[in-house]
Amino acid sequence: MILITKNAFAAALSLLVLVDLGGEACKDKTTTERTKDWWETAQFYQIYPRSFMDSDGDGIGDLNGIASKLEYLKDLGVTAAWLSPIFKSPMVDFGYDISDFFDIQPEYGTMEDFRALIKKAKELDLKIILDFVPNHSSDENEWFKKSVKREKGYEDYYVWHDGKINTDTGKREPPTNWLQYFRGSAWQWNEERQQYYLHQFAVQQPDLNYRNPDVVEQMKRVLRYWLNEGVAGFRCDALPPLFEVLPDAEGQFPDEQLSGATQDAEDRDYLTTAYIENQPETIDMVYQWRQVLDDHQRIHGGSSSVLLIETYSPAWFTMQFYGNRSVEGAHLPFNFNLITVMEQSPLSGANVQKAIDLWLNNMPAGRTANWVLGNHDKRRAASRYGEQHIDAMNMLIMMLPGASVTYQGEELGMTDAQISWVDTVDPWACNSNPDIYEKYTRDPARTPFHWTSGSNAGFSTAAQTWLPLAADYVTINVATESAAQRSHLHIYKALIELRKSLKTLQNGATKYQALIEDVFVLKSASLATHELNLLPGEALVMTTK
Ligand SMILES: *[C@@H]1O[C@H](CO)[C@@H](O)[C@H](O)[C@H]1NC(C)=O
Ligand SMILES: CC(=O)N[C@H]1CO[C@H](CO)[C@@H](O)[C@@H]1O
Ligand SMILES: [Ca+2]
Ligand SMILES: [Ca+2]
Repeated sequence: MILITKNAFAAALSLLVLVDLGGEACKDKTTTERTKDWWETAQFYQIYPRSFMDSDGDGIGDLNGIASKLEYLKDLGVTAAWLSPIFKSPMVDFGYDISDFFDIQPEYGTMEDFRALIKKAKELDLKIILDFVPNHSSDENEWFKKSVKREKGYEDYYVWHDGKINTDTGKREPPTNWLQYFRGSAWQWNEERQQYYLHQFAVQQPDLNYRNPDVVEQMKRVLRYWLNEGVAGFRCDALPPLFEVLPDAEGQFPDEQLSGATQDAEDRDYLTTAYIENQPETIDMVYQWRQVLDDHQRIHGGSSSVLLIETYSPAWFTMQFYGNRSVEGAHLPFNFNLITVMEQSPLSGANVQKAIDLWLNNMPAGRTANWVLGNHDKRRAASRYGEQHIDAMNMLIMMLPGASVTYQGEELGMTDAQISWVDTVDPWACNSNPDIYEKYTRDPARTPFHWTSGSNAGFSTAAQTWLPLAADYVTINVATESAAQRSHLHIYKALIELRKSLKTLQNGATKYQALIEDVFVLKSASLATHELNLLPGEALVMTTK
């Protein structure tokens, strides 16, 4: 039995009380005992480099800023930091539009800075994971420029198409009705090449053509390059749109159907995505990347490097990323159920159970679960779940079996910033208009991290930061929460400490149940008696019955 009591958790009790239910009422998901690899019990921490720490006062976070704060991560107790893209980019999509996969964005630093970061992380026994953005490059990438010119070897690097001639008007039209994520057609006419190219994201993010073996090999080179620089793996971005359906014998692609989900004809949800998402070839490509990682380890030794997969897909598709009976896949396809279930329905014991069941009941045997509360695409966790629930949600991801993933600021309970239309920079929002941009904007969750209650929250000495700060930084920040008697930060750290000190928690609470509407119960097997001092005068008491 685990019993978490007392005022330290007063805020958390509304959702999560851990008590012994006794008996067989709880669900049992027993995992077999064996030595676990580092990533199986890891706490991953997502850094959004642009907003973590600015070392040179230009209002933009950078690598030296991250390096200067690695002790903070060490002190938090996290295992590995995943950095959102740090590669050369015109920053149309803030780094997810890469113009050189083998170089560092100058405003973030240099290759030397990157090496210094890796070195310092190793000294602190922290792992660094990079973002791998395979679906597209920037239109400023050399590959795209060469492809536009039909340079030898690059002709088919991207998905090019002549389009169709409308028989009524005689005018040329895009090959299909496909829509991009950021509103509007997924096809863009290129004057120079006199063809359309596919872009499932912004116009400046042309889709790479994975039906071209040269592209497949090139992207494997990207993986090997950064593995050689000492990274501990990759978080792979946006997998659903990697492959599109094969064209027919005439080279034509099929149109998508009306989905009925919205009347807004520019919104991606207006049409189905049967031909442009979740294709079987995508699964196999991830298996191939896993092979690249495993080969690297076999040749160079060292600890395993990991593949984390970003995919908002139904379970039947997502679970295949883990691998099949004969082939290994991703170590951890991200589990977004705690985000997506609660987007459809309110936070409650029953819905938390639904989200957990949806993963654990579909996960193939012998695989490792993981729990994600947020990222830079979603409203901040404390704003979505309610500020009073952030401790409970952090407890949940730390106590469930498997790995946890924290987006920077979730440990502080950071909330969304209010960003006006004038200050809006997210391309998704900018492609809309002042009346509807708040539905699309991802800026509120991307504002600078709160280090102190001082100027610019201690993030930067600049007069202006690249995005404005959230107003609540005066109370919600590292310095204030560290000094406070009780804070989200203290609880977060205590949870990680607890996990590290208790074997049984590394395996995760294996029994869980929604008790009543607002109470969700987790039970961990065979727990010894422990008393852990969270704060002077407050204790987290754990006993066995
Ligand atoms: C596993 O995946 C590989 C690679 O995609 C495929 O060739 C193989 O048929 C699959 N095996 C099973 C048992 O599904
Ligand atoms: C959470 C995340 O990484 N989201 C990214 C997914 O990919 C698109 C395109 O690369 C980005 O715009 C998102 O920010
Ligand atoms: Ca800077
Ligand atoms: Ca694609």
